Amino acid sequence: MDEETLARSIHASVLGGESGAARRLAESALEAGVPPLRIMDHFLHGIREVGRLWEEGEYFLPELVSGAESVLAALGVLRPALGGRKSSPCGHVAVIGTVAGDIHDIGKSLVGTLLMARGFEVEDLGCDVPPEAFLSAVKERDASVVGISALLTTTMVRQREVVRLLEAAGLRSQVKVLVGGAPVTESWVREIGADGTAKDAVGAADLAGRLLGLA
Ligand code: B1M
Repeated sequence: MDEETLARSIHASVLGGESGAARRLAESALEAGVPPLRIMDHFLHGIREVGRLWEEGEYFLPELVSGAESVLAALGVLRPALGGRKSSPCGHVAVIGTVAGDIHDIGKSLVGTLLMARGFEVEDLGCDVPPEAFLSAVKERDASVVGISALLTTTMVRQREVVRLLEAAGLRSQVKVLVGGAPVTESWVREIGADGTAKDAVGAADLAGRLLGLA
């Protein structure tokens, strides 16, 4: 299968919410030697198209859910190839999660995978995570990085709550705070006193490494 056909098939699997097909396409693309990040990009293109169709009223919530499930199924296949089980740890723990009230999973999971590929041990708290759970995990895991995702303009305020809790607990200086998700901007980072943001998962993992002075 050439890459144009592959891309078209991947889009169709996401638009049709076909997790089995998505998984099989990810497997055969890997076998054909397509770089895993490029395969993932085709899936992300598909889910953005689902979002556009939803915005235009052509798709409804079930299509949004099944489209996301097919991308997550593909991510499960691609994770080892993306380096998500890297055996050369950098010695740092990163705690990640999506804020309370927000169940968008894909971007946060991708950030987690790329942090693992960068050598971090990753504690993924999942979605809909209350601010106090970020704080407890940072304490318990002695984390060097906390990565807080938010996809909704209504939930990004929760990122500020996590920063405030870390400050109140006297932990702010020992942990780098990364925030991200589509609505997050550099001015938001400054406003809430976080350490940085990145537009994508590769950028987030690089930034985490740079903030800790890792090679
Ligand atoms: Co929803 N949703 N959704 N959704 N959804 C968006 C985000 C939206 C933009 C769609 C739209 O209107 N076009 C819109 C938000 C509008 C806004 O607030 N400005 C929206 C809405 C409104 C909603 C609901 C309110 C809809 C409703 O019920 N009426 C509802 C809210 C539910 C809730 O959370 N409480 C809702 C529900 C859902 C589903 C559950 C159905 C599903 C998610 C399922 C799942 O994840 N398991 C879903 C989906 C799939 C989307 C879209 C289509 C795709 C999101 C996605 O996965 N993108 C999305 C539209 C879109 O994105 N175009 C949309 C791919 C992913 C790789 O990108 O998450 O941006 P992203 O992550 C990127 C970067 O942002 C960055 O790196 C990632 C990888 O490159 N990044 C970080 C992310 N986290 C980072 C952290 C970092 C650094 C970088 O450091 C820590």
